[in-house]
Amino acid sequence: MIRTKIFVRLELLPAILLAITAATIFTWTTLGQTSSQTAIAGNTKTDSFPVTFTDIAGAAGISTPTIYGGIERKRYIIETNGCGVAFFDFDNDGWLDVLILSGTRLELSPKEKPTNRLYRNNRNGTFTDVTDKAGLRRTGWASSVCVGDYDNDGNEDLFLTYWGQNVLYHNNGNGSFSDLTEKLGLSTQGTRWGSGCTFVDYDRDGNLDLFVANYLKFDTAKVPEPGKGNNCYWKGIPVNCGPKGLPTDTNLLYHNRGDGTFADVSEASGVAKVQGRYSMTATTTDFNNDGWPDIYVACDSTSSTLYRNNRDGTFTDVALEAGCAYNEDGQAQAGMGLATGDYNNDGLIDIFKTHFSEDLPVLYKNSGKGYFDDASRSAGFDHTPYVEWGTGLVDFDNDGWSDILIVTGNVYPEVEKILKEYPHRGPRLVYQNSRNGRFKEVTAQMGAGTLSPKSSRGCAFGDFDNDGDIDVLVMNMNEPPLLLRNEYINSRVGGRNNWLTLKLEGTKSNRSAIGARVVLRAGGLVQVQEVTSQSSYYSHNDRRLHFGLGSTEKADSIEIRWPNGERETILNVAANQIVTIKEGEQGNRGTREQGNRGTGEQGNRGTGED
Ligand SMILES: [Ca+2]
Ligand SMILES: [Ca+2]
Ligand SMILES: [Ca+2]
Ligand SMILES: [Ca+2]
Repeated sequence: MIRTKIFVRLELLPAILLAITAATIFTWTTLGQTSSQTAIAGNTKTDSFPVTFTDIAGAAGISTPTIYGGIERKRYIIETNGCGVAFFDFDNDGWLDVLILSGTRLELSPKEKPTNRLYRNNRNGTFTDVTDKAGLRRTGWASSVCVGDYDNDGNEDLFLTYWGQNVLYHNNGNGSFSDLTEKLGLSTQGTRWGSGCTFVDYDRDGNLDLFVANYLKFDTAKVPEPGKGNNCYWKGIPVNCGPKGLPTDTNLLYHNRGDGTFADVSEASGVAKVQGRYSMTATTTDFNNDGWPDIYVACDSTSSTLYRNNRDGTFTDVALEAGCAYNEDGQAQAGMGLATGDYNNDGLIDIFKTHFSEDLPVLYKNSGKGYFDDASRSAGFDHTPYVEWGTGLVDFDNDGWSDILIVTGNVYPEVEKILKEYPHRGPRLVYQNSRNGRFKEVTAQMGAGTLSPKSSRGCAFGDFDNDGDIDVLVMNMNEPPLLLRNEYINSRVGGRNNWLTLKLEGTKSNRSAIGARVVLRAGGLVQVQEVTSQSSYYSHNDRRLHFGLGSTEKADSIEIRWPNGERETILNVAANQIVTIKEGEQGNRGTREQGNRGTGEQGNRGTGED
C-alpha cells in the first residue's frame, strides 16, 4: 500500500487568470488514501479548466463515414452496438496511426463495401488511408480491437472481434498484415458474436495470451422484429429486441504456446464457467496488486465480471465479493465502456464504467482491501439522458490528476422522433478532476469538438501529434470519425503544466509491456498507471503512458514493475519528453537503480508500494 503521506504543493495558475484573480496561488493537500476526499477547500474552478478540443478529422484526411447498420431504423441489435478504434504505431516510427473498425448493413447495395480503415500518421497533422496497402480491407460486423505484439517481433499485431469470425492480423513489419487466425488456432466454431478482447500474459511467461468476450448468441432467423416481443419496446416505442431475452454466451481464453500457436483454455482456466452475462468491453489490470494480471469485463444488463488471476493458470470471478458486479443499490447496469486508472492518486487502480440512459456511470473506488466502493454519487456523477460508451481516465491538462471523457449516442434512432428528450446523437461529456475525490462537468466550455451531436461508440486516447497533451479519436455511427485535437499545449503560452510520456518495451516480459505498472513520483504526487491492450469501449489507447507533472520540472523517480514481476527504478527524469524504457537496460536518461529482483513470484499481495 502507499504509505500515508502528507504533502502540500503550490502551483501557479495559468497566466491568463493572473489578470482576473488576485489569488494567483492555490494549495491542495492529499492525506493518503483514507482521507483523500478532504482536500483543502478552494480547488479548481470550472472556468479554470484550460482544455478545448478541435475536430480535425476531415482536415487530417480521416473523412470516410463508418457504416454501422440502418440510419433511421435498426431492425436488430447487431446494428446498434457499433465498434471500436485504435491509436497504435503500426510502422514503429514513433507516431500514432489510426485504425477505425467498421460494420456493414443488413441490406447492402452492391456498390457499398464498408471496411475497417488504417490511416498512417504523416507526422504533420495529416493521415493517409493505407488500408489496401496494409491488407486490412474487410467487410463485416466488427466489434472491438485489442493490440499487442503476440510474437515479440517488435511489430504490434491486431486482434479484431466480429459477429461471425474473429481475426488475428499479424503485422509483417513492412506495412502489411496477414490474417493468421486459422493458422494460430484462433478460429471459433460456427458464428459467435465476439465483443471485448484483450491481450494479457496471464502466466507471465513473456508471451501474450488472449482473452475474448462474447456478447450473446445472435441469429437473425431467431430474433423477433421490433415490437414483436417483450424485450422489443423502449418507452412504449417498438425497437430492436434485446439484449434481454436473447441467449447469453461464454468467454474465451487462449494460451500462447510460444511456438506460433494458441491453445483454447477457456474450460481449463475457468473462464468459461462464468455464464449468464452479456459481456462487452474487456480490460486487464492488476486490481489486487499481487503482480498477476486480472481481467475485468463490463457486462450489459447483467452483473459485470472480475476474473481474478489465481496464479496457477485459472481464474475465478470475484466481482460480487469485490463489489464491482452491481451498483451500490445491487442493480445490474448496462456495462458498455470502461476506464481504469487511479483517479484519486492513492496508488490503487480504480474502475469507471459507462451505462445506459437514465442511469449514472459507476466509479468503483479501489479500497486496497480486496473490494471496491461505489463512489459514483460522492464523486459528483448523476443520471444523464444519454447512452454512454467509450471513456477514459485521462489527464487532459497535465496537472497530474485524471479527468474523464465519455462519448454518447442512443441505440434507437426511432425514439427521438417521438421523444425529443432522448436524442440519437449526443455530446462528448467531459469531467474535470477536482483533486478531492470529486469531478466537475465542464462539457459546455470545451468547444465545438465536444458539443457537435454524434451517435458515438468507441473512442481512443493518445497523443497523436506528440506535442504533450492527450487527444481523442471517436467512432461515430454512419458518420466520419472525430479526431479531437487537444489544444492545451498549443494554447498555453507560459504557465502550462509539464508532462512526461513513457514508452515501455519488454525484453524478457512481453514486448508490448502489457501489464507493466509504473509508479511515478513527481512534486510530491504519486501516480500509478498500467499498460493495457483494450479499454474505453472496444478500443485501444496509445500504450505509451502519459503523466501530467503540473509545474514540476522532472519526475523524481519512475518505478517500473515489468509484467514478469521484476522491478526497475529510474531517478530524475526531465519533463516534457517521450522516453523509451527497455526492460533490463540502463536508461538513456536519468539514473537507474537496481531492481528488487524476484519479488514478484509470490505476488507480494498488498505490498506493491514498499
Ligand atoms: Ca506510425
Ligand atoms: Ca508481432
Ligand atoms: Ca503467456
Ligand atoms: Ca496532442
